[in-house]
Amino acid sequence: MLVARRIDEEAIALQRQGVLPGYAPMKGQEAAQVGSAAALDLGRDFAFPTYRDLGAAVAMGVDLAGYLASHLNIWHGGLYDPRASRLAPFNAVVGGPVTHAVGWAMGAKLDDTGGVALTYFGDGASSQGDVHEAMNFAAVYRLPVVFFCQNNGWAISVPTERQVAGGSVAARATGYGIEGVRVDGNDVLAVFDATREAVARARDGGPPTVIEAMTYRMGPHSTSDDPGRYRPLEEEQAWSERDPVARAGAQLSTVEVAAAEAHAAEVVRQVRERLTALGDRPREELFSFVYREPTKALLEQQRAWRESADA
Ligand SMILES: Cc1ncc(C[n+]2csc(CCOP(=O)(O)OP(=O)(O)O)c2C)c(N)n1
Ligand SMILES: [Mg+2]
Repeated sequence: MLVARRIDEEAIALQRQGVLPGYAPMKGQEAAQVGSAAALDLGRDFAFPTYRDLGAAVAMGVDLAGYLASHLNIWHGGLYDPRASRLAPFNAVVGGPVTHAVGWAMGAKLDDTGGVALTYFGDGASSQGDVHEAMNFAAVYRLPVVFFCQNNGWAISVPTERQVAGGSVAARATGYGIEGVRVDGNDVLAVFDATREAVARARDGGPPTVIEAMTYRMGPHSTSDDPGRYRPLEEEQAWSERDPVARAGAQLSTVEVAAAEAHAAEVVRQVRERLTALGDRPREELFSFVYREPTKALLEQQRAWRESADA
């Protein structure tokens, strides 16, 4: 969790220094992300993140410079290996990872791999039509998937009360005849236990689960947002007293916390060094990662691009 916190801070600094064009900070959501991702079996499960799930990447041992390269706005969706890491490229389409996870879970069921998909989404995403379709489909076919909602109080400037009718994302599960559970998203062990149980149920052929982790986005929506324009400082201060990293740290001795800080500082140093050393990618690659087999139309565009590049 401390590595996630410190890399998150570093990513903001890199954005301010012009290295990253933009970044979506996750400060305050470390327990939700680390606790849930830690419950996966990386030998057979797969996670589908949003733009704000750095903590999942950290917990899954993903190459962090490669992961943060996703925020360079190049066309690769990052320079790490999603298949080996079991973490899909992050999806900036709100609700997008949810449908992908359900599709993957359908494949896992057909191939009988024993794998479980875990998808991240936000309180705002829960009001997207895609998310309803995904949950309904997963329930009908009893697919091995865990729907992990981080209810962080806000969808950019729209508060949960104006986004989630009925007040609960977890409660929606009842309508699909699947399991729904609400958990303190700032309690890493509670999140881990809830996710481990949901993953085990899915693996055993049980129903999918909707987990709603109640947490708070302590920073801005993105590096181009100013939350001071839409939410009171008192709200931020109240939640800072429930800081998940401080809560987890309180379980440790000062020596253990110091060791974790030293480790995090070293990870940050290495990530910064590698990220800033990345040169430009060959422009030709723009065409390489769209389809496994390029379409005729794409090849035509590539030819036109080459001609204009030569010109
Ligand atoms: C389909 C779609 N609609 C709108 C947007 C613009 N947008 C980006 S983030 C966001 C809010 C999402 O809120 P939430 O799901 O709560 O996730 P959070 O940002 O709080 O992590 C919106 C509306 C988008 N990226 N994709
Ligand atoms: Mg939100």
